[in-house]
Amino acid sequence: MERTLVLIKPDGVERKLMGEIISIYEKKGFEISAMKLARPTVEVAKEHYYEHRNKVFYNELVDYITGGYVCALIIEGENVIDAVRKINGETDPLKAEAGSIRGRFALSKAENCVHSSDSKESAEREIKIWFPEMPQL
Ligand code: FUP
Repeated sequence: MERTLVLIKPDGVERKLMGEIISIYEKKGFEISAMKLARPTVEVAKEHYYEHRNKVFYNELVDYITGGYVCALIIEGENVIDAVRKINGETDPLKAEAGSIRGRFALSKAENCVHSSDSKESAEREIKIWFPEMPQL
């Protein structure tokens, strides 16, 4: 079964959107197989955003994600990686479809409520970062 890593980011948690966002994935029929609330350390944040380390927004991104609690989820189901990215919508909330999570709730490219893995390789890498206690596939 395919699995993905989702983060409800600090803006989503602070705005009390956690329940509503989780409910969207559940109602689509996906299985939530692990969930935790955590205040990410700088190490975890840097590891998570490693591929963006040379971007101009990298430091801001690390500051933002370590600035509050995030809700990390492992979600399972058929084609869950692509399906959840579609449900989340594009990075830029102005481009995100109006019915997507980002289209509905996101405030900016940086504070865009959710993250989800973009490939099987990223999913496994990210699950290891956020759920080191979980068995690897
Ligand atoms: P996504 O896969 O949609 O989460 O987005 P990206 O991997 O392209 O970007 C990773 C994170 O960088 C996003 F969550 C938001 C942030 N970002 C910015 O802050 N500014 C930008 O111009 C682009 C991305």
